[in-house]
Amino acid sequence: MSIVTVGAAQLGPIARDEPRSDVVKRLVSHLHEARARGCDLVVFPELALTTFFPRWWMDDQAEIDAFFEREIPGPETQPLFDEARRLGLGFCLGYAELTHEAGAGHRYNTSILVDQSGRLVGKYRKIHLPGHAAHEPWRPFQHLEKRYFEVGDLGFGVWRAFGGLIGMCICNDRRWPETYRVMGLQGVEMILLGYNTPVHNPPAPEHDHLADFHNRLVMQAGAYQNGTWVVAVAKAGREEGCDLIGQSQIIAPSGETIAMTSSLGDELITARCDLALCASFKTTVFDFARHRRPEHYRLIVDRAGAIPPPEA
Ligand code: ING
Repeated sequence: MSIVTVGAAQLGPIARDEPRSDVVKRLVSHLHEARARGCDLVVFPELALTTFFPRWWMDDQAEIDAFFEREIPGPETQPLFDEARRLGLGFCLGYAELTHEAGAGHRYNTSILVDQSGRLVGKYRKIHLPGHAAHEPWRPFQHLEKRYFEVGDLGFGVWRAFGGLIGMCICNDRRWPETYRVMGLQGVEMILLGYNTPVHNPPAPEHDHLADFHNRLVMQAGAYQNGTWVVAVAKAGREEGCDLIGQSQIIAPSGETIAMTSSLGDELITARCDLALCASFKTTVFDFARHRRPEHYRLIVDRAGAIPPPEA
């Protein structure tokens, strides 16, 4: 059976000093509502355990690392894993990962996929890190993902789970067509993603009024052009004085948004997603084998190369 009943578990603001145990209670509350609505899988936002801490400049490593998980599950997150398994729910969770590999500490903006038996199916580490690495006091708030995280080293994976091919990405990744296409080339049928997106983008305030439109645009295009479902979940609302967009949504392979949140708080939306719908696009308009011509794309780049570069 190719139906996945999925829940997009939007979160409202998480305060900087909100204990993880309180946040986990909010996540567990989503699990109970999702179970009541017959979900198989629940998707949580990016960095779902803490406030979006890259909005502040910090130079005390202990203060920074307090926002990271050294193990997942750890003591404070174990209740989430236990309750999900008890309820027979899989979930996708975004968090800040601090890991020791090859004798050194590494920090990533990470998401994991856990199946209904509690097994860790897959892990993704955010590749497109937006913002800046240096302190930029001119900004009303910082966006220091390039300071606090390394670029993800796991690529864009696709895993067989929940009766189909499931992929993950995180926030800014959703703005880049390559993200969807790399998973599309692996046959992905459902992409799970979380985001923390400020309404105001300090380098380009003239885009602010288009924040919700751009959010829909990039994900609807990615879904349609790769014949995949997209489940997109916001951390929303005014979080520590910074307004974050909401409009969590579930998008069909047609590119149609079939469910969307209407608040900026904790809100669950659900949908019965038939993965078989992907084939209607993957075997016709986006049949890559029949219609896509990567061998010719280089030719176009060469021809473009013949045009003199713009004046430096
Ligand atoms: N947040 C934002 C995002 O890509 C951003 C950063 C906002 C980029 C607005 C461009 C415009 O949705 C994260 N966390 O990537």
